[in-house]
Amino acid sequence: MGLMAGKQGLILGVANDHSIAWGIAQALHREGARLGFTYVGEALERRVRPLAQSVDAAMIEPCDVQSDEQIAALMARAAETFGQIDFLVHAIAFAQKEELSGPFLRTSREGFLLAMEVSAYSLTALLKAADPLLAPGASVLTLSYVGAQQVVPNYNAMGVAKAALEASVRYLAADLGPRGIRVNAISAGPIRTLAASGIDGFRAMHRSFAAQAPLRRNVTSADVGNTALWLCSDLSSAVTGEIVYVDAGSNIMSMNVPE
Ligand code: NAD
Ligand code: 0WE
Repeated sequence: MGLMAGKQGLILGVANDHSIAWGIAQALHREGARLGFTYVGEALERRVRPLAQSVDAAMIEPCDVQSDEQIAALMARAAETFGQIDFLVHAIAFAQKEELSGPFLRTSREGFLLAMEVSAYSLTALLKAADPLLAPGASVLTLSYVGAQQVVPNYNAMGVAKAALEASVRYLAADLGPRGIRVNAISAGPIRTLAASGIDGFRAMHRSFAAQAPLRRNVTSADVGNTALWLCSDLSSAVTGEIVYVDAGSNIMSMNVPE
């Protein structure tokens, strides 16, 4: 019997087969979970639909997290399809490209607020709407990055948004804990996804990451998927409000050693 047998839930943030959310979906599917997916816009729908169908998705719905109406419609569909949900995976972030280079000091008001809305507030907005659907013992998971905790050049407004996201994980864990509902984040090392492909210097960062990390390698979406499986399953039954690093040990290091 799979670790996720009899469990069902939503995965938000699959854009293509490189997405971290897709690595998570594959791990949960492998262990017997029933999955629902969301997408933003028709272009991504054409990519997400075949992927979702390959894991026998129970539902595939649009959901732009900037829209309360779309969030409400998603949860209405999830209530019809699933009744209750045992997990929700949030793998969504966005900042305008111009906010992801140069000094943080130059961040615009609109750029800051957009990054905060899509990358941090959306977790709370989704859980507020999903509240009546969350089964006792449900698990909620989001994705963060070390730039929430320490300065990563150019991560800028995204770093501040991830700091807010990590704090949100703790407040939501405190609110939902009395119902046995857990809320955690995985802080992943750099992975070549659509979101990473738009970043100047990502290749070099990826290469030096592997050279400096204790495990001397990069992280894959499958690595993240397996830790997500642990956090979404009952194996992690007393773990909540945590930020779990899936980063080949990178975050324990201080000064870089010469390559
Ligand atoms: P990705 O581009 O595959 O996924 C990002 C997703 O966010 C996409 O599916 C996109 O549709 C969705 N999204 C953007 N704006 C949205 C909106 N308004 N409403 C709904 N969805 C929206 O990239 P990814 O790297 O898999 O990113 C997933 C998560 O992992 C993000 O939170 C990202 O910050 C985090 N993360 C990524 C890395 C990395 O190096 N790739 C490392 C650590 C954490
Ligand atoms: O969270 C992320 C990326 C999030 C992201 C990426 C983009 C690129 C395209 C958010 N918004 C956008 N907007 C776009 O227009 N990561 C953890 C990957 C990442 O992004 C960086 C990194 C790393 C690592 C940006 C600067 C420096 C390092």
